[in-house]
Amino acid sequence: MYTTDLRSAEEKRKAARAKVVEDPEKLAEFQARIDRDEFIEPKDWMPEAYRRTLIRQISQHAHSEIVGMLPEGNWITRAPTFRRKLILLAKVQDEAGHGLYLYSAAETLGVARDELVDQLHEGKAKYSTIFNYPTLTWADIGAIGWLVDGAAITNQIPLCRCSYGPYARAMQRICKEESFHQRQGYEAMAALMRGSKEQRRMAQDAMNRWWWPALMMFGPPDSVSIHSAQSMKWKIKRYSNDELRQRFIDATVPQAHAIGLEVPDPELKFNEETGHWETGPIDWDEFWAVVAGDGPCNYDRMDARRSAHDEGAWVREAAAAHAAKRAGTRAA
Ligand code: BYC
Repeated sequence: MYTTDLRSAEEKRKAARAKVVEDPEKLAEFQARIDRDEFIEPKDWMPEAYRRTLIRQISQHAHSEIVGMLPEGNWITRAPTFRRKLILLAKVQDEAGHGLYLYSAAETLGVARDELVDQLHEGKAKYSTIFNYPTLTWADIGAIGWLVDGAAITNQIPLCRCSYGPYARAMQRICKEESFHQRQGYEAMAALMRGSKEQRRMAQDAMNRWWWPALMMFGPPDSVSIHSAQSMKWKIKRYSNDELRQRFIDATVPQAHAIGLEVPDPELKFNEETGHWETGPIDWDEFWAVVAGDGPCNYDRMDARRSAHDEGAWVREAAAAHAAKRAGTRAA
């Protein structure tokens, strides 16, 4: 079905691109369009490296949304009230939708969704490190909404102005939903901080475990980020990893203090001269270990995704049979 069509279209595009990709005039024209802040659309000419960078980033982003449903889904049956359960159900469903918009955006670059999903299941594709940490208590759900979605929005708002049209448009819708996610998470944390001593302890414990992994979501420091310079030249990324991380820290530290949470960083201080909060060192060894597959939940997350995919095979087969039947009816 769509897979076969896309793959053959992709082959044609590859052949066409092979002739023009090194053409300096085309490259200069392309960069001039980017510099004029024009959107690049799927049928426009683009350098092969631009296309590959987008497929890499958009597919990693899509996988993150899909794997990201697992830590929160873990608490749907145990939400403390019916209202919280409704909110959590809606949020997890939103994440599935984000994954689907993003896979669709990636497909406009001539790659099939099946191929991307296979890469994830074969362990060849990355997804955000943050989702390899466990959700041990209900407070972790508040912390994810507040910190993880908060970090995600900080990173994603500039992506609404990304140079590739389909990605930018997907991000606009996603950011509206993420904004609700962040607020409900902060409200859940604030409610716990107004509660019993045990609830406050639970909220602080969640803060202690999620703070540093949330800072790692922005990617490695600029000094070692291999893709940032080129991605910024192409306006895929508008700000560097460190700039966005700092923006998140500056917004989030006062929010923590406002509800009585401590930031788990003895070196945290406000620099009066720069107007920024400064943190202690981030444990980049931990980050790279989680990227390499050694996080607390990497194995469980992939196992859960593969099982879900296998168990859902009958749904894909039924959908394909239904689509073939409809196509047959239309043709008759
Ligand atoms: N985790 O050169 P760099 C969500 C990799 S989901 C794992 O700086 P780049 C949500 C990077 O891929 C949020 N790997 O790369 C869902 C690269 O490796 P490769 C997801 C990471 O691309 C459910 C290498 O490190 N958001 O919102 O310029 C519930 C060098 O990095 C990570 C997105 O995906 C990481 N954290 O910048 C709640 C946003 N960081 O590919 C919430 C879109 C880096 O060479 N993505 N790596 O093998 C981006 O903005 C950029 O891709 C990044 C990295 C800032 C993440």
